[in-house]
Amino acid sequence: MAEVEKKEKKKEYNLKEFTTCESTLMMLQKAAAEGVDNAFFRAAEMKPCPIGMESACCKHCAMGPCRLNPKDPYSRVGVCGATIDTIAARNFARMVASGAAAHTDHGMTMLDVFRDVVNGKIKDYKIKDEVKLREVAKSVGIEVEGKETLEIAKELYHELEKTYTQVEGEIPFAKRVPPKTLETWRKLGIVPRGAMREIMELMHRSHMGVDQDYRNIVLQCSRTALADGWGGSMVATEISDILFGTPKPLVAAVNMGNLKEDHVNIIVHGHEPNLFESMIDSVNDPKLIEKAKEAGAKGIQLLGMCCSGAEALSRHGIPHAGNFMSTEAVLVTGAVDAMAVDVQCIKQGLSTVAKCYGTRLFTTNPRCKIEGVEHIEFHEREPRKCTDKIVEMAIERFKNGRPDRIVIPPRRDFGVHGFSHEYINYMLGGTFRASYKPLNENIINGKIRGVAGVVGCTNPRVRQDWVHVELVKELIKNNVLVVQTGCSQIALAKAGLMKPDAAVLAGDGLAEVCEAVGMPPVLGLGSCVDNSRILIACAEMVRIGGLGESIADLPVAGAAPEYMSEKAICIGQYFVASGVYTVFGVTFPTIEGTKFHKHLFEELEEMGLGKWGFATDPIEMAHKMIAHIDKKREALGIMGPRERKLFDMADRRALDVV
Ligand code: NFS
Ligand code: SF4
Repeated sequence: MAEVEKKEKKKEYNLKEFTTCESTLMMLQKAAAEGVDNAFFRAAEMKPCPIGMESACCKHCAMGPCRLNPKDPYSRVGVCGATIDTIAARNFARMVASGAAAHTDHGMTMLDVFRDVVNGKIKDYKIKDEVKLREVAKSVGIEVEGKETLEIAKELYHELEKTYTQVEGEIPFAKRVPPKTLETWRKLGIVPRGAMREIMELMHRSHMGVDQDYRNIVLQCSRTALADGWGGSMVATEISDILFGTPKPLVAAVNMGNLKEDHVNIIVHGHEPNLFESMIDSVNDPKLIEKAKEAGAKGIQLLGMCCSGAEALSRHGIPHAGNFMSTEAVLVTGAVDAMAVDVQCIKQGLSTVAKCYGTRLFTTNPRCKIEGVEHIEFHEREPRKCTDKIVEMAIERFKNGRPDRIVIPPRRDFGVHGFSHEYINYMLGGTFRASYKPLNENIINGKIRGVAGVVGCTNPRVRQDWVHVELVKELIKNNVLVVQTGCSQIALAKAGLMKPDAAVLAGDGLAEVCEAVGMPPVLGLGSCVDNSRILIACAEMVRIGGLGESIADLPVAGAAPEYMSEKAICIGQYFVASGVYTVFGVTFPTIEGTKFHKHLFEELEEMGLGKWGFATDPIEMAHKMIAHIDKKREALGIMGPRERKLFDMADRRALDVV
């Protein structure tokens, strides 16, 4: 093992409290025995800052930093006089701005690639899904009849560019928003113009001495977040589908057991699909496979992690090694020959763990370099230059750099992945009458109580995967159909809930529908930018009719029970602004009882939008969502004969015993 800085751990940890993922647990045991530091151990050593946790500090200027304590008369406001509501709202705004920037910059890269493909400057990718190209073009008002593919593509490029650069008017995908929802946005002045403008304005307004009315700040938070959900993220999803294919359900495996000791193992971890798509070509190149064999390997095994992994899983059935909190753990196997990362959710700690096991770690995107980590830049115009080189380095490590002991956790969990809005349409209605009508009908007749989106990260402050899995189980048991993305989807895939036979865990009504259609009760839609698929599904449910006129009328709810990222906050805000009740776990960056908190958790709903919720217990979280779904059902007059069962303390206690 290479000589690297190792930290003596201070306490004996109960590792089982860190994760419910068997493979990650095995690797944490190995890491503990070998003295290898990782985010779980660091989180146990370093308690979160209590002031920061409540978002009660401000460092927006050099008169501070100011720490507020609403109970202490001398620190009720900052030096400039900013109140707790202003400070928490500004901090929240900065999170939304950063999250929106991440997704929209990712979408922008996809658009750059699309432009180069259309102009013929990129030859390695092409338009794979022409049907989707035409559908997307039509949805933004482009006339497609009698036009060539390339002509439509050019027009679509110019139209979608406005998502970013437009300085007045409404972003193109606002045309997909149900009219009543759009009317509410217009009334509030929160229809996004262009993402760059909204993010810039939000950064400006959260500067010292600018916007000091939390309600006004939150309006711009909504506008910016909507520029992500119905803008940058939606562009990322749609262009990725056009270039790399719209996912269709396929059976694929997740978990670390997909590593193969006798193969060269390569992991791609990050967010933009381009790197991954080219890596797929590289690992299938006969010349490189031959090289691997010459080095003594049986072949090359490619795996994904985090969101680009979720996309490759959905589109191509490439195995997925694990979610965010497993990225360091997987290196502890010693079996990973190379890990290539691009942007977002890349822990700097990977660098140390990789050194411990001789794994070759590479950054590839000019936006994300890590001190001490080798950078091989990925250029979409010559993508194979980078990915072939990484494969060669991986082969080299397989031959000369493997540690004495390799331990691969044995679990592989199979499930169905790759649902998309288009496929759900087809699955429910069949080829000739593809429609959401059967979904709406089953919601109206009460077999399906409602739909919940369960998404987002894993976080070492809570037991990995546990909240996701228990929450989803409770939801489907109560006949709520669950749609998923990102790290949450991988948690449920590991728990085996992405299979049609998981319908046995669903309530009678939902199980009946799942059996009739042949679908699992939990549908995986891909990466975090693919949350835009959930927005489109909501818009379609409204359009089909019978469930109200706006997204806020639908019996739906969302949750990110183990979130950690600023992107998650932005996603939460665009769901809330779109009309969805959205519950977060772990911690929420506000102080209960403040005006700002009340605004997010109550007043936004009174304004015709959705609202925020918070719970750390998965069962409580599920029942908050179910109560909201029932409230919407009642308002729609479709509560029906189903007996309303409130979750009482007796139930709660019964569950605690288990
Ligand atoms: Ni989403 Fe994807 Fe995972 Fe969280 Fe990170 S990988 S974009 S942010 S941690 S779900
Ligand atoms: Fe303190 Fe106000 Fe400066 Fe923030 S902006 S650091 S609250 S003085």
